[in-house]
Amino acid sequence: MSEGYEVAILGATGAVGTRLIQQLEQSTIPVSKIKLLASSRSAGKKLQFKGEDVIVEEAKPESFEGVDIVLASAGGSVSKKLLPEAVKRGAVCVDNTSAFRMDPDVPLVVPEVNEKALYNHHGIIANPNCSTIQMMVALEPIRKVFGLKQIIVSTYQAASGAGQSALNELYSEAQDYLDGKEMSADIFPTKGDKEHYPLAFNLLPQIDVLEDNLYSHEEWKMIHETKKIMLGDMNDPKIKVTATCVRVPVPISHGESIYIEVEDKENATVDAIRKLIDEAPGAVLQDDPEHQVYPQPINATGSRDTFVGRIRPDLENKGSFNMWVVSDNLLKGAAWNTVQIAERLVADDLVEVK
Ligand code: NAP
Ligand code: 3JM
Repeated sequence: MSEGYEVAILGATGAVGTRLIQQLEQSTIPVSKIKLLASSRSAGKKLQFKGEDVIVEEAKPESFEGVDIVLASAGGSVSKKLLPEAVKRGAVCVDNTSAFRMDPDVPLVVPEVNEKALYNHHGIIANPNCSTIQMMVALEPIRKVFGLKQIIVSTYQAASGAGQSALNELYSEAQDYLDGKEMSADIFPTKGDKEHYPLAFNLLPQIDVLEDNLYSHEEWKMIHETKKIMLGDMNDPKIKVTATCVRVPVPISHGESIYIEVEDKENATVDAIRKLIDEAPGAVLQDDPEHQVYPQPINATGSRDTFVGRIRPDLENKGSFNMWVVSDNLLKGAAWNTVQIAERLVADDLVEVK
């Protein structure tokens, strides 16, 4: 019997990676050895795991020798290059990037919804996009009881979703604006694109690249990831999904305005939906209009939960509802969902210890 698992965190110095370290420290996974991996820029940097100094190493294929579990969050191209190398060496990888999410051989998992899909893994499990995850936590309890015909979502996504340097850009723009200086933008709306615009005191209706189909890639991800998680097929027409993704000048925690049409229009009521959310794992009902209680990013930040409020009926379409959902995009949207998946893999004996 092994004393624990050797775990590697790929992208350990990033906005998600630093949270992966914290969430792993707080998890039930027994860790016998930790490896913190990043680019050559960070090699030699000192980070801590459970109070002990750990030196960051440059990620290379050989870094995964002897590793049992990889928690990856260093961008899609890094995952595409390195995760097959880790699998070749016998590791199970939970990947935060979009690199493998649509691969039919890769489970795309939100444990509250489709934990069973983990049993079909072939070495890589994909963590969904942050915006998809919190929507799944809020809607799965409703889907299970009343069914879903349609989802229309508009997101209000925090700056940290674009990485640590993007969050720093928001702060420096805000400072420049308050100092009466011109704001300079190098990252938003998305790093690799031609044009850049300030996010501070602004709203940007572009997250990831704009595609020929007129949707942003983030919107495309929300649509197809929802279908794969809830229905098992990224193109299943059973639930109609459409999305508008907007970056807002909030540091951490995404908000989502979600409109749903249920199948069981006779029995679905606001009270019944409130009760389902109140009892759902990972969800917290914050819905008390009389006392102005509703989810807000400043309150959600730092929590693993997804907060749901402002639940109200569409007054002209029976069986349709609006709601407001907020969650920490770096925790449930990324690091916590990843570590939660790893906890389930360990609990269900789906990781082989070397
Ligand atoms: P970030 O703050 O920019 O951090 C990027 C991390 O990747 C850093 O540790 C960086 O190391 C490392 N890295 C960059 N290039 C590398 C390379 N060639 N080899 C090894 N490591 C490399 O970004 P983030 O917000 O943490 O996000 C990281 C990735 O996670 C994103 O690109 C995205 O794919 C994914 N993500 C997923 C979600 C989700 O919803 N599931 C949310 C946010 C992000 P250095 O410090 O050495 O540069
Ligand atoms: C969230 O590879 C990259 O450039 C990362 C882009 C990115 C992604 C992604 O596509 O993996 C940034 C922020 C995500 C995500 O979770 O989909």
